[in-house]
Amino acid sequence: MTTDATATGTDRELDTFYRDVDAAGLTPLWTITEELLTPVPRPKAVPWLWPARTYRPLAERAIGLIPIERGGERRVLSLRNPGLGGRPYAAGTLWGAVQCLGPHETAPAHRHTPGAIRFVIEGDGVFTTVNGDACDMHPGDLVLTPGWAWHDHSNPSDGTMFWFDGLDLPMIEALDGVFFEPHPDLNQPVEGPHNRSEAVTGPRFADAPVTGELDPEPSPLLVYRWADTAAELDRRAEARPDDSEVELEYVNPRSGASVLPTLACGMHRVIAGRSTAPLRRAGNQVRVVHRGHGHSVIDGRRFDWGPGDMFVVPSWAAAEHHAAETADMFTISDSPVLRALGIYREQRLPAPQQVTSVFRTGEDA
Ligand code: GTQ
Ligand code: FE2
Repeated sequence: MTTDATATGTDRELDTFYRDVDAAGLTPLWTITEELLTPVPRPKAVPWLWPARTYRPLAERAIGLIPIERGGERRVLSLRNPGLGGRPYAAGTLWGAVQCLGPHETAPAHRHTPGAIRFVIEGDGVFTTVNGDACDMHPGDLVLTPGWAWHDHSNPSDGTMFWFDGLDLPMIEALDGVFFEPHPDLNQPVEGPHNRSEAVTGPRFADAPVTGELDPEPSPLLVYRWADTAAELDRRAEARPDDSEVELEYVNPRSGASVLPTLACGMHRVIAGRSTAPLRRAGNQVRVVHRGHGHSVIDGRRFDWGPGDMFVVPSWAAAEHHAAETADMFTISDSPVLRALGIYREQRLPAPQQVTSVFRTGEDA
């Protein structure tokens, strides 16, 4: 325990004092100030990457080995950040995972206070039913399952599907606000035709990041189609031919706010041969490479990536992204929460980072 050189009293009195304080269930702030009140965020999560070539064969093996039944609920492999002491979270505030469903399987209906988004990686034929509205899923689509909405996943097809799950679970857990309820039936009834929420009108995309007020209501639109996202990215890239990156945020068409109150979803396109400006952002980010190859430099370490790879940019890490081949990266972040609380910040770095190491999977953090 730290003792203060300027303290009065004998060493023995001090030792006794610290022992008594500790026994009383108290901790003196002066011994821990620097670790608590850091000049900038010091997330425990570290920059990390999960390559598709590693998780995909494991997800496939899980289809053969692990049935999904009530209780197990989901065939999901969570991204476990090695900085978080074994907790199954991608970052301190974000759950990231790969979920898969084999032919003619169904993942039972349930609801929970944590909100979720799905970004489809590969395959066709699954629909996620959200409060009675069956949302068909295709590669590159974003599907929302807002907090406390009933949801189940069904695969009536002969194919296998893989998608990315992003949830605010660690955030809701930190707030001690996790509630969960299984649906009385295996699947909830589908009401009317599929994809009813797509009738919602209004802009689906906005300039990233959305800086307006937080909407406590989630988006009534539950599916954002890849074709619309791609067309919007193309429009933006044509309008700004000199930019190295174009980005958009998926928004609630009613309010223009982030898709869920706790999670922002975006798509970043980095043009072939170009690099983004090095930037630090408050808040955690998980990225899923939809297409293209390249690398990111995160806190001086180089992470090479390609389609299906998933990686984490922890809060306040310096990050820049370079595309060898034009790349589209799906992104989730907790930024709506930081913005709503007035603690969001970002900082542009004056120069590209020096690369001091190269990330290889299987190595220790
Ligand atoms: O699909 O409902 O990755 O409830 C974690 C928790 C997926 C889901 C996850 C979940 C789900
Ligand atoms: Fe769920």
